[in-house]
Amino acid sequence: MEYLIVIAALAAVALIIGGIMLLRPRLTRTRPPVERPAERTGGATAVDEAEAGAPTLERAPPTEVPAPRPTVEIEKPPPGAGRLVRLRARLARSQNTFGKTLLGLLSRDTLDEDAWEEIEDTLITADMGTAVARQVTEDLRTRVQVLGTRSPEEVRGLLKEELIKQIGPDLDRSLHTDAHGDRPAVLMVVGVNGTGKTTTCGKLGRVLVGDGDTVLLGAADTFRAAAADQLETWGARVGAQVVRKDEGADPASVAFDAVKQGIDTKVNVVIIDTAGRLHTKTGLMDELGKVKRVVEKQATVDEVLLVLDATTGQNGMQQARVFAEVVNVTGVVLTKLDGTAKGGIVVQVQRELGVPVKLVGLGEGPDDLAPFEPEAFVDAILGD
Ligand SMILES: Nc1nc2c(ncn2[C@@H]2O[C@H](COP(=O)(O)OP(=O)(O)OP(=O)(O)O)[C@@H](O)[C@H]2O)c(=O)[nH]1
Ligand SMILES: [Mg+2]
Repeated sequence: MEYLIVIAALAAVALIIGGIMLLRPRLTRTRPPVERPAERTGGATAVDEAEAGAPTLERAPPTEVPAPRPTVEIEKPPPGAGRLVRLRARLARSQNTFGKTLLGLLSRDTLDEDAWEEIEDTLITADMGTAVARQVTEDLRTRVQVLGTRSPEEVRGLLKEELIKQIGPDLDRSLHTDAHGDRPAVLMVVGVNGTGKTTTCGKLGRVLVGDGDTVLLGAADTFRAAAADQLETWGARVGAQVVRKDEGADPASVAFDAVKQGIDTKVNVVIIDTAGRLHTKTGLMDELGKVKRVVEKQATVDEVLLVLDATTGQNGMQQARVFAEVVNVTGVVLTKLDGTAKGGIVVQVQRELGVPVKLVGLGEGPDDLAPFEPEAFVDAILGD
């Protein structure tokens, strides 16, 4: 009897243990899911897949953790107005000899034939061109004779008037950068290689941003990838978009995309940098003409700015003429005026090309580009 009770008790214990074993998996499954980091960010990680027993070879590449972006400080450049006055020291440094020599000669006690010849030579040395130099000398001579006395102030005043007259105070030097409704103004920058085109695009973008415009830069110089990189650096500093393509791409297609993106993103001004190293006039004509035509499918070309290096003198003029023949230049940008005493080139360039100097480059700094103002220019040349 006792045996029977023990067997029954053992059977009961076995039943209870068996029941518990059967129930356990069910209890485990109903546990609430534990949230894992990968689930929070919404993607399976390599660790998840390894846990799930995925074969190593089929494992997806680890999700790339984006490197923290370097914070580019967007600069706020100064406006264009008054820049030439602010940068006059640059001009004064390089042009000083020209102005000082002229003032010294004109202040001599006796102005004989030799003195007038020297005055004419000084003007020619400053790249004013022989015809203009003769004209200025003759005009001054007549006025000095009429005046009789010559105080330093009077001499300075006469010379200043004469130089401003030659530079042309009434020429329209404004940059046409007003958008046309929902279409941006488009500026093309052309010129021989090395004159400062890309630098000018970057600096001009800054002037416009400083004046409150929104700007897009188009890298249509596709000869070198470095040219587009250069433009990108300029753009990034002022938060301007840059449209570029691979090296060797069709410049016209870059220009087209730049204008399209300019329209889509509603910028005010699109500036297009072009290549300068074309060896034949036909090649140049074809390329610049095509860039212009393509832009005109979507917008108007408001300015074609010819960039000229002031230090290259007659050589530069020769090349400039070729550009003026193939595109309708609307304004000249005279760069590197900080590195030459030949300020007279302003007069010569305008005469030869029949186009006003609209901007001048006065150094390699980002804000060393100024709208050209004849009076401030002459003041800087003559000193106080
Ligand atoms: N001193 C001085 N240097 C300048 C000025 N403008 C441009 N430069 C320098 O001239 C050099 C050539 O300038 P870029 O803008 O690369 O000339 P680019 O016409 O675009 O040249 P390519 O693309 O090779 O045809 C650079 O070293 C500029 O810093 C200026 O006004 N003054
Ligand atoms: Mg360039």
